[in-house]
Amino acid sequence: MFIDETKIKARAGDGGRGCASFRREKYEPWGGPNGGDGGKGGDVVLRGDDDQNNLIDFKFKPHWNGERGEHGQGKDCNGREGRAALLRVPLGTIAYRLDTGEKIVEILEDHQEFVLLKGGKGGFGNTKFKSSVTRAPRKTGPGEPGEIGEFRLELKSIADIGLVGYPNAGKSSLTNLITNARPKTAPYPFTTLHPQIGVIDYPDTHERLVLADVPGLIAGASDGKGLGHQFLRHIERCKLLVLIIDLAGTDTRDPRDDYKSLLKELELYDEALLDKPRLVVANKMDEDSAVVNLKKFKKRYSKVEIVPISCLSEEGIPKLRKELLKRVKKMRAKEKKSPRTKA
Ligand SMILES: Nc1nc2c(ncn2[C@@H]2O[C@H](COP(=O)(O)OP(=O)(O)OP(=O)(O)O)[C@@H](O)[C@H]2O)c(=O)[nH]1
Ligand SMILES: [Mg+2]
Repeated sequence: MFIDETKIKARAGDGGRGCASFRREKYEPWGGPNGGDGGKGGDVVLRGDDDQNNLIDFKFKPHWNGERGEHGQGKDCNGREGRAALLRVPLGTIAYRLDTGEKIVEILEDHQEFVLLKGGKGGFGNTKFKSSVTRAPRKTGPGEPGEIGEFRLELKSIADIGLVGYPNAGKSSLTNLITNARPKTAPYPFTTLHPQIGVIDYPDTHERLVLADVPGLIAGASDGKGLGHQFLRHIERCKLLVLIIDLAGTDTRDPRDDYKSLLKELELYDEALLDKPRLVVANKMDEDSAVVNLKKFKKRYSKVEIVPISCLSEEGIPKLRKELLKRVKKMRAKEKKSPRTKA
């Protein structure tokens, strides 16, 4: 199961109580107060974890509590701090407050930590209430309660490249060919039911690109057709969109219409997606019909840049790999100059 949106209820630990105690020894019968402070309650912390790829852990365990701080003890022993509740979330997770919808944080890096809820402070032991007037205080502080909150977690995958196309266009075949991910491929629509993230390796230069294979998009997805728009959030952060088109027209559609409706669906989801750089990849060029269709396609869309490939014969694949790296690097350089502000 792939979960990219879920709710959680969390509570940080309460602080421990301070202790009232007095030093009593054989030759020191009035040794004064020595009650320790209570320990701080455990926080609720989000931590980015590269090994996680969806929010399923939180679907099945929606309640998270930080540990209570230990109470203070005699002999000036402070209580131990409560252990934090550590929520390991995939990179690209966004936390929103459930009541107000306010965005609190985005976790984008491995090991990045954010305290979602603070544990309560421990109460003072009676030692802290000692003064020249009150030399044997019995007063202690109660521990503060930990913060409580409900949140919505949403995952927007972090990938350099978002691969979109009709079902059966060959998205998963391409992902299998150029990345380390192994999504299933089959000649029926909607073989891939949730996004697959894969890494394209360039061993010569030790460079890597992350690619997201997003389930098939069809005309009418905005009205909930097919898998609808539900997975397009995973391409919102991509630097480059790759529109892969079945040029052989295997499913008896005209590739030129496929291109048009893909753009339309992207626009209906979020117009900003059309501002992203994109590359059109013409797949299944091993088929005769594809050669004819490519000519027609080029005629109608003379200004659109197209990279013809075949996942079957692997024709055009090395060129595509190079092209992807070149374009993403350009975008990375551009982003460095003007860092992204929008999620
Ligand atoms: N002839 C030919 N067939 C291909 C090529 N690439 C993919 N196919 C076939 O097209 C069918 C669909 O491929 P997939 O990679 O599963 O397509 P997809 O876009 O991931 O499809 P969904 O997951 O259903 O959205 C499979 O039967 C592949 O073998 C190609 O270059 N040439
Ligand atoms: Mg697929």
